[in-house]
Amino acid sequence: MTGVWLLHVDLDQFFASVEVLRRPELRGRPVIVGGAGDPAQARAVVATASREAREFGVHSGMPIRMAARKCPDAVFLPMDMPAYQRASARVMETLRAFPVRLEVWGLDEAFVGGDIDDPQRLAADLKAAVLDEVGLTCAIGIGRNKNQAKIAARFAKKDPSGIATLTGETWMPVMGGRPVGELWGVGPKTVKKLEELGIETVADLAAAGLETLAPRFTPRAATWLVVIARGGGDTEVVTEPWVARSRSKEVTFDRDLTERTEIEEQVTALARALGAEVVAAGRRVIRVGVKVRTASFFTQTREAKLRDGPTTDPDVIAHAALTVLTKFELDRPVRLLGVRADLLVND
Ligand code: TTP
Ligand code: MG
Repeated sequence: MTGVWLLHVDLDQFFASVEVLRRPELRGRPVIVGGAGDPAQARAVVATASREAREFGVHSGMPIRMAARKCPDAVFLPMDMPAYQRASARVMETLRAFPVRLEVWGLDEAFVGGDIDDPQRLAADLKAAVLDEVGLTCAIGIGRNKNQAKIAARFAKKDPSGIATLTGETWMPVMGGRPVGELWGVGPKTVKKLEELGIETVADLAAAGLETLAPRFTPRAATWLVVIARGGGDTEVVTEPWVARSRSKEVTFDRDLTERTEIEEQVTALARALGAEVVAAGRRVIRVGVKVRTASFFTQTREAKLRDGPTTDPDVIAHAALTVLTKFELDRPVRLLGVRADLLVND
C-alpha cells in the first residue's frame, strides 16, 4: 500500500539499554537506572528498568527503594544523561540517512514520514540499521498519521517482530472497545471528564457529538478528541531542528531544607551549573525561574526577566535566581528546588 505513511520509532528500555551496551556483562540481568544509582537513596525514582527488571514489577517513576524491595538482585546504576544524549544523536543520525522526513520527538523517539512504498519493509530496515550502527533495539509503529503510528508502536512493543501497524481500516476493530485512557494524549483528568459524560470507550468517544462533549470541553478540545478516537491525526512531519526555549535543573533533597542560607546556597549552585550548561550550548538567558516544593508537596514557581538583557554570565544568572527566591515565603521545610533559564530564541 503506497502513499503517505508515518512510522513512530521508540527505543527499547532506552537508558538501561545504553548502559548494557557499554557493560555487556549486564546483558540478561535486571538493570535499574535512576538517581545516583543507590538502591537505598530516599526519594529518587526509577528512570528506566530493563526488561528483566520489569518482570519483577519495576517500572519508570517508581521510588528506587520500592524497586529495590521488588528486585533486590538488580544492578542499580546512576543516570548518565550525556551518554544517553550521545546515543540518541547517533540513532537520529542513522534514521536521517534514509530517504524520509524525520521529526525528533524526544531522546528516544522520532516520527519518520513520507511517501513510502512498503512501510513494513522500511520499518525492518530502520530497525536493522539502528541495531547495526548503534547496537540498540527499537519498536516501530506504522500508521497513516502520527496518532495511528504512536499507538501502533505500543502494540509493536508487545510483538516479537517489534513492528505493528494500524490503519483507518483496523483502527476501530482494534481500539474501539478499549478505554479512552489508551488514546495518545488522553490523561487521567480527561478520562475523568469523559466518564462524567458517560463516555468510557474509544468507540463511545468516536460516536460522541460535539454537543455531548460541550459541558466539559472547549469546541477545539472536543473536536480533537473525536478526531483521535476515530483514528485521525496529524500527518505533518516537522523536520526543523528543535530549538529548546528553556532549560532547567532541579534537585530533591534527601532531607528537607529548613535554613534559608542552605536554600540560598542550593539555588546558587543550581543556577551556576545551569548557567554553565546554557553557555556551553551557545545560548543566552533572558529570564530565570525558581521552583520550590515544600515537604507537603506544595509547589510554586516564580520568575523574573533579566533587567539588563540576555546574558551568558553565571553570576548574573545566580543573582537573578536569588532575587526570584525572595518572592517565596520559605516558611516551611523545602523538599525540592529547581531553577529554570528561559533562552533567547533566534540568537
Ligand atoms: P520510554 O520510551 O517511556 O521508556 P523506555 O524507552 O525506557 O522503555 P520502552 O520504550 O521499551 O517501554 O522512555 C524513554 C526514556 O525516558 C527512558 O529510558 C528513561 C526516560 N524516562 C524517565 O526518565 N522517567 C520516566 O518516568 C519515563 C517514562 C521515561
Ligand atoms: Mg522507549
